[in-house]
Amino acid sequence: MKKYVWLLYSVIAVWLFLAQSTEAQSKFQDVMQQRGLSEQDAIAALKVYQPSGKHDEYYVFASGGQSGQVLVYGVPSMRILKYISVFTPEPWQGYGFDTDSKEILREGNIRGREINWGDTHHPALSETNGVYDGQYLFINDKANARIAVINLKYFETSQIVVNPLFKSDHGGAFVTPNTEYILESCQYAAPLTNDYYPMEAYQDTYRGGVTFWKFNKEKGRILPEQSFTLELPPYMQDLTDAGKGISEGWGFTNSYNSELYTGGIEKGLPPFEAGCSRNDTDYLHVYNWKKLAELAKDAKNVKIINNHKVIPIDVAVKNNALFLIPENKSPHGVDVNPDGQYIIVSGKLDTHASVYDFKKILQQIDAKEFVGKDAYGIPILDLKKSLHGQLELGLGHLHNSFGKEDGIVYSSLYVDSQIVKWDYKNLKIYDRVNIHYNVGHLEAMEGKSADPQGKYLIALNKLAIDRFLPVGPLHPQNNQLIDIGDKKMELLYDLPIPLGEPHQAASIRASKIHPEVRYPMGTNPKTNQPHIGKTLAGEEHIVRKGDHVYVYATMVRSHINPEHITVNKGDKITMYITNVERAEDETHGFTIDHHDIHVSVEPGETAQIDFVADIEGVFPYYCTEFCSALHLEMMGYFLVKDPKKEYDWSQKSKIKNLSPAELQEEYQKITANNEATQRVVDALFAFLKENQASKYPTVNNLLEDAKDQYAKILPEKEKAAKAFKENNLENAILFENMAWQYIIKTADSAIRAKDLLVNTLASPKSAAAKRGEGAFKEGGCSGCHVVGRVSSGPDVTGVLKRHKNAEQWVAEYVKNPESKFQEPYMKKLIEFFNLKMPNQNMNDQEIKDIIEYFKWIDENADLF
Ligand code: K7E
Ligand code: CUA
Repeated sequence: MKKYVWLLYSVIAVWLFLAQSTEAQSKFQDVMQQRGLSEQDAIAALKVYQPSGKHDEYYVFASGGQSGQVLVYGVPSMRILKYISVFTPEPWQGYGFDTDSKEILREGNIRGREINWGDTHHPALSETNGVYDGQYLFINDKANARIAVINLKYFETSQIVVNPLFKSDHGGAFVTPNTEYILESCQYAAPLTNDYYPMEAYQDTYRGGVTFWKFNKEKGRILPEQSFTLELPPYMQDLTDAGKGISEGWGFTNSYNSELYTGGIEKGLPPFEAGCSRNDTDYLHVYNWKKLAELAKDAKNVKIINNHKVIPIDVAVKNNALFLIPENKSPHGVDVNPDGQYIIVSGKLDTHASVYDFKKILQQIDAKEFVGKDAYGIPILDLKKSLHGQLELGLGHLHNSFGKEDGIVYSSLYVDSQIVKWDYKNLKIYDRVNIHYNVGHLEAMEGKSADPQGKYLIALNKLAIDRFLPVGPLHPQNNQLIDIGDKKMELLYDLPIPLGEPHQAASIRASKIHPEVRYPMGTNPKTNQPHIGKTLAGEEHIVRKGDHVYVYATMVRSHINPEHITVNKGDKITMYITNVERAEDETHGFTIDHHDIHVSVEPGETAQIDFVADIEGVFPYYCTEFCSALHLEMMGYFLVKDPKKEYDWSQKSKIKNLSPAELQEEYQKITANNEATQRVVDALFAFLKENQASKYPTVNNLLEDAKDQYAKILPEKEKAAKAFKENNLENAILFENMAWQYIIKTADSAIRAKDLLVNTLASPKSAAAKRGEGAFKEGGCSGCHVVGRVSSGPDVTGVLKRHKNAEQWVAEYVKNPESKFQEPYMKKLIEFFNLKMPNQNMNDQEIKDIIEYFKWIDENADLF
């Protein structure tokens, strides 16, 4: 008999489950149909979709091309997270608008000239043992031969260095396996000095090279004094990669003008494109950077050009540190595989990919087995003897990114608009996928490190054509996400980028990146040191030294201190602004109207602005981030008067003031209100303390913020009491009002802390209870019912204990409230709250879920 009942239960359960899943399925199908999605589309959508609040698995740092920035987005969702301004001003972040970031931008001046744009190409992440360590990002500016350092603790640019020799670079930034050096190779050959030489002098006086920028990881800075350059022939060096594993200590740079062609289309000569691709082969440069670094330490091995050490070609050759290997004509990417044995050179104009074997290269070097020398005396190795093999991939092979499995690499075909998956050890093609259109770089997750992750791949495409809504002749760029987790590659998603042409992207597991959420109080984020203008709450002041006015200001929800700054026309102004918030994401912005000033001040940051007060008038200043309900009140006045002028002004307006009795009444009202609110706050603190909130880091952050705000209440109350004693009721009210602001801000953070803590401590919610909570909140129930408290409706805690057959009762009541209004208990409630619960039209499933949610509440009743 028992068995029979059990079976019946099971049948019902399965039937219910099926009924539910078919309901969901038909909804799913409806949406697909309405939106015209195929099954494949729907699967792709499921693979990329991130529910609100859920974080991505990978960070991608893509170059922002001509915007001079770096773009940060998440994978697989492809949601854009940030633009890091690098070589170009960016007003939101105040980059290039405040004094400190201007200093960084101006490090990038060239021969005294301000350069305000950059052409970013290749981002590179810092490495430890060839594996990404998540500390720094480097990127080059091809147009002006510059390298920038971005500190990933803050996602801010912290340094720019200008190459003292090159006019343009392409093969940067590439790092050595422990980030000892950042490699930057020249692109267009030119004299290394700043002098003029005619084109006829190309072979003799124009040069290329590779610069090795010494990086200090502790300081997070490039050290130019310890950096050096290897001089190279004017072969138009292109891309570069550093060796790792067995090739650690070596570097590889290809080139595309072994012809030494110099163009001259306007003189009737064949153009560059014809002259530079005449020979069948160009040169892969192979050099030993460890040896070169040793050589650079001795003054007799280097010549100094523009204050920078240069190792001449002949010195490198004499010391067995520089070699050439022929490569198929005009190649593009050069990529070292994860263990460092193989070097893949992309064919570009040739349909073949060439796989070089470092062991074979080293054997020839060790045996001094060369096939000849080039015109500059550099020994040349035999192409065939250096190759592991070649494989025909297709047209326009540009770049490579390695997969997780041994021997797997993904390559981009620019002309064929394809990604090819192949095996560089066994020289076999596995798969191809079409992309849209004309792909340049590609990035499989961590695909250039010694520890590739596979899973997803980004195709950074040059053209978008018909992929998006048209926006005029200039189309967005298109980054496409491809699933490479299975045998067959599958295109998942398009991310349009309305910014600049992204060349390369570098990706990293999110678990490796640990950004700060605030600065230590008073930090200059550009140096990560305490700022000379650090100002704490209570230290705000204005000082004048001659015609230079220094303002020490603070910003905190919701005021700027000081609120009046009066200066003379012609004064020099230095303003230090410290955001004294400790709360996460409480950024304030600052501007003074008509002065081309904007700063973004993150919690704990001190920002500096310098300008001349050169126009007379009254200029409001204000906070530019909507930081609190009183954000619009976060303002002040910058007043500039002409000391030579007389200003005529007298009070004419008459505004009625409050009577003493009215003031008294207002004062009492606000103090009573403050006391009541403060009691709520105290209860919140007691709860947080009792439940050891400080043990949980995220809860504790909020608690700290609440305490911060709380500490500001008493001083305001004291000021109010003093004003009251002095019979200045007007000010007493204002100070009480200020105290109220802080009480509310305290409550705001403390309530969020409590909510978070309750969710942390409570027993986990079942799926049904979770759905129920959603239905409760979205269905409008929470408008009247607050958990743990009587508000405009009764507390729902314990509702399942208040009635007989409570679950059924609650279900019937929610379904049809009116059916219960006549019950005596309900009559009383309706009378008490002066409110009848409306019918929220919940369906049976929602009601069931809500009851599960109520059960969860009762289980955790002591937490509310
Ligand atoms: Cu091929 Cu500048 Cu790396 Cu563009 S480069 S694609
Ligand atoms: Cu601070 Cu708005």
